[in-house]
Order: sequence, then C-alpha cells, then structure tokens
Amino acid sequence: MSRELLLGDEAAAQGAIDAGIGGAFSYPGTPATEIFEYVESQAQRMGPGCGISTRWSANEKVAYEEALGMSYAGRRAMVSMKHVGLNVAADAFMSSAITGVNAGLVLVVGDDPGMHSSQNEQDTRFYQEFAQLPLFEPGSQQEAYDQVFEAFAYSEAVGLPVMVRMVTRLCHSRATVQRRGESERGEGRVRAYARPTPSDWVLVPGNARRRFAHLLELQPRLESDSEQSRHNQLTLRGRRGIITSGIARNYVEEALGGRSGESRLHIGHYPLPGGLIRTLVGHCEEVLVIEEGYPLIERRLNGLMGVPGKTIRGKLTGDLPLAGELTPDSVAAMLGVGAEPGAIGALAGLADRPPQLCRGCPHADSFRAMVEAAAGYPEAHMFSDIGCYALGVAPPFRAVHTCVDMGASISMAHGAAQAGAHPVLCTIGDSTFAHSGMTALLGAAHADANMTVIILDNSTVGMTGAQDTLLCGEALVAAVRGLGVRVDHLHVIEPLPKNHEANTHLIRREINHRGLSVIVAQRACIHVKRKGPAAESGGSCGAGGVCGCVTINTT
Ligand SMILES: Cc1ncc(C[n+]2csc(CCOP(=O)(O)OP(=O)(O)O)c2C)c(N)n1
Ligand code: SF4
Repeated sequence: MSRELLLGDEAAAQGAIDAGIGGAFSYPGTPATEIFEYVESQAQRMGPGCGISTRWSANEKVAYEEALGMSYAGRRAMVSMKHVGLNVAADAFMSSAITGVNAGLVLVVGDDPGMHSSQNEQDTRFYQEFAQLPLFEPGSQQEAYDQVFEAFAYSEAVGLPVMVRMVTRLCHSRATVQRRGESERGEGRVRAYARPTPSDWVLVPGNARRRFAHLLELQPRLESDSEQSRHNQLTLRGRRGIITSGIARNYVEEALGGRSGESRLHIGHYPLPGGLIRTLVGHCEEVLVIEEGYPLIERRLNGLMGVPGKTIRGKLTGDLPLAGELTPDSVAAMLGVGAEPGAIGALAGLADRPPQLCRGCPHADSFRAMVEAAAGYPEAHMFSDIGCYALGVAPPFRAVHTCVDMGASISMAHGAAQAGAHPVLCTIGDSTFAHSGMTALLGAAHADANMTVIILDNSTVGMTGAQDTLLCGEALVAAVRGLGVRVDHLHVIEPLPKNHEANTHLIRREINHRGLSVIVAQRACIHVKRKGPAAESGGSCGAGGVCGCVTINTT
C-alpha cells in the first residue's frame, strides 16, 4: 500500500483510478478542475494501455451523459464538475436517478462556499434529496479517496449514480493519502452490457413510472445503509451535542483540541441517518449543528416547529453566519472557546489586489474597440458572460453590464433586442460559446435579431487554467455560419493595437446594421502562446499565476 501527498481533488481522482474507471468526464470549473486534470495526467503517465479515456466535454450536461453512456456500456465512469455545473447537467442527472446505472457511476461535485471563484454558493447536498440518491461528503483527503473508491461498488450494489460532495478548502489542500492495495483495486473491470427488459433506460411514461416507484422503494435501503455507514459516527458523552458534516469536523477538532466532553455525531453519508440523529438529540439538552454550506441538517432537525425541550443552535439561530465559509474563529466562538490568533486575522492587513486582465490580453483590445465604437450611444446595452473577459466590467472599459450564468449573454441580448433596445452588444468567450452560447445564437440568427455579438476567441479556456477549447479558429467561424448567421454580417478581426481603428470602424458599422451581426475576435491568450509549466498548472486567472493579474476571479 502506498502513501501519497495529494490535493483533495487528486485524492478523489486517485480513488476513481484505483476503483478501475474506464473514463473521466468533465468541463472545467473551480474548485473541481483538478479532478479531471489529475486523471488525465495519470492516464498519460500510464500510457494508452491503461484503458482510461479522458477528454474534456463541451459542457457539464454532455460530460454527465458521456459518463452515463459509459456506465450503460459496462465500464465504471466518473464525472466531475463545479457546483453550478450540476445545474447545467441537472436534466440528465435527475433522470439518471430513475434509469439507474449498469457499471458504477460516480458524480463528484466541488462546492464553493464563500464564492472564492463562483457566481453563487449553492449547496449540492440539496440535489441529493432532490434526486433521492446516495451522497458521500468527505471531511479529509483520505476520506475523499476512500469515499470515491467505495462509491463505485456501492453504485453497482444499489444500481444508482452515487454523488460525492467536496468543498473548496478540501479540494485545494493537501494531505497524505493511503491508497488501497493492488488486490483491492478494480483495474480493467467490465460489467456485461446487459440491456434491461423491459427497458429501464427508455423513459417513456410507462417505464418512468415503474422506475420512479423502484427508486422510492430503494429509499429505506439507502437510509439503512446510511445508518450503518462507517462514515456516520456517533459518540454519546455529555448533554451538549455537536453535529458536524464534511470538513466542518476539522474546525470543531481544531477548536476543542483534546477536550471531548460533548456528544458527537459526524455525518459523511446521506440520506441523513435519521436514527443516529434521533439518538443524539434524545441524549442531549442542547445540540450545535456545524455544517459547511446551507443549514441543511439544522433545518431538517428543526422542522417547522423546532424540537420541544431541546435547544438547537447553528446558522439559523445566528450562532454561525448564514453566508460564506466556516472559519476557525466563527466555529470557536460558537463553541465558546477562545480562538487562537490565526492567519486569517493577519490577512486582513493585506492590501487589496483588484482583479484585472493581464497586460497584453487580447480581450483588452477587443473591449477598447467595442467601447469606442459604442461611444455615441450612452444607452448601449453590453451583455456579457463568464470568463476572463468578465473583467471588462472594471475601468477603463466598463463594457460588461451583465454576467449571470454561462451562455446567458447571447440569449439575454436577444431578449433585450426583442424589447426594442438599441444598440445591443454582446461579448462571449470561445469556450462559453461552445458550452451554451450556440443554441442561443441559433435563435438569434433565426430571428435576425438586432444585435451585435462579439465572440472573443482566445483559443483556450483562459479563466480555469488554459485548458484546451473544443471550438476555436476556423471551426468556430464555420459553426457560426452553420447556425444561420448571414455571411455579409459575419466578420473575423484580430484584436491588436495596430488594428484598433479598423476594428472600431467595423464594429460601429455593424452596430448600425439593423439585424444580427457576429464579429469573431481571434487572438490567442498570451499564456497559451507561451504555454509552459506555469501556464498549464492553472492559477487564479488561468495564467498559472505568472501574470499575477487576477487573485479572486477564477470560476
Ligand atoms: C456552469 C459553469 N461551468 C463552469 C464554470 C467555470 N468557468 C467559468 S468561465 C469558464 C470558461 C471561460 O472560457 P472562455 O469563455 O473561453 O473565456 P476565457 O476565460 O478564455 O476568456 C468556465 C469553464 C462556470 N462558471 N459555470
Ligand atoms: S489568462 Fe489570457 S485571456 Fe485571461 S486575462 Fe490573462 S491573457 Fe487574458
């Protein structure tokens, strides 16, 4: 058995490799990007004979469906994504709970409480209850490895996809991890392609009703497995009880040190172990609920009426903040023990480093031309999207008026055009366009919407660490043409200072065209051009930290 120093993300990935996956599927997104990247690097190291397929997918829904297809075909599959990615994949995900799986299918989701690199801080545990699937929540790198490893066999045992919920602090911190011995690992395992009859995988209403009933019938088994799970641990001691889940346990251990007078329940396996919770609450007068994310356990525990005769404290009572991450200080304060003066306090003295585009970034030249072209229109609507170019919100550009969810720029611009707004401008990156902008452009082209779309093609997924993009260059232009955009209003420009006047003139001309125009601004991200170890490693701005430009903006 070997020990390795791994990020939480890498530990999850190694667990999947050791469980014998046939493929890893993902679309980049912090804090989950490194899960796929680790599998990819290990598969390259092991060589083509390792039997692990790794390819970035166009978006999270596609990634989920590719993994589901692999599972149906008899190979174990892991799909990973950031929390908002699961919203994109939700259609496939929810229905896969009803079809069930063949070979093990494990979905690893990286939540981002505190929104270090995200547009919201939703809690993936709600999807567990929504889909009625099992979920593991590791509290350490070792648990990330073990739970992902075990999740594959469990997925096959219950015939369902199994979820694993990670959070940023775990994904991006390192610890030593003990791997399973060779004899336990599942390399090369294949399940027969046994298409069920009547088909569980064809969700016409008759089958779907039958399969949904099956999912409901499975619930008592899932609950009983959770009650017995080694990842849910109950210790009865004093009349004050503490419930933790996932990494919240670490904050409690740090605050209490060797003191252990409290009764404790740690939850790392869902559905919630109702019996263990009832035992703890029955034993205690006061229960503190400490969880990273939304007050999910606390709310379930309280119900609508509270628990008569018991005091339940947590985020809902204001003992912990409702927004953002737990901190050593907030948990220590709740537990009534003094916090050690720590690193977080020291950080407060540091000067702010507002995020900005790298020097020489092609997006800056595109924004400069667009802003100048629209200078005569104080009412110009500038819809934008998620990517490095969202930094165009800041001075000197102020060219980003919206940034909501991936792909939303074109559809929102189309909505504004339908409201009669003019001029309507829209900026979107090449990867975001391929992720979910293309379908919106199809509608805008069909309607010949009065708007000007500028596709910022820098040949990479800049913001998440310069991953390869699936659609750029000539292929992107051909795709735009194929969506029905008129060729006389489809242009390619090179955003460079020397082309500024010509580019500005062209954009102004297309603004004045009362119909749809698409301008593809093609110039590679400067870090792709000089791609090296730093650029490849991914940093907060996607530039691997080499430019020092963006400190808090990676999504
Ligand atoms: C649903 C969803 N998936 C993934 C992400 C993470 N993410 C943010 S922007 C982005 C793509 C950026 O690439 P591109 O559009 O090419 O712009 P660039 O950063 O290269 O300028 C990704 C993957 C996200 N925010 N939301
Ligand atoms: S990483 Fe590339 S695309 Fe992103 S800001 Fe820097 S130069 Fe621009």
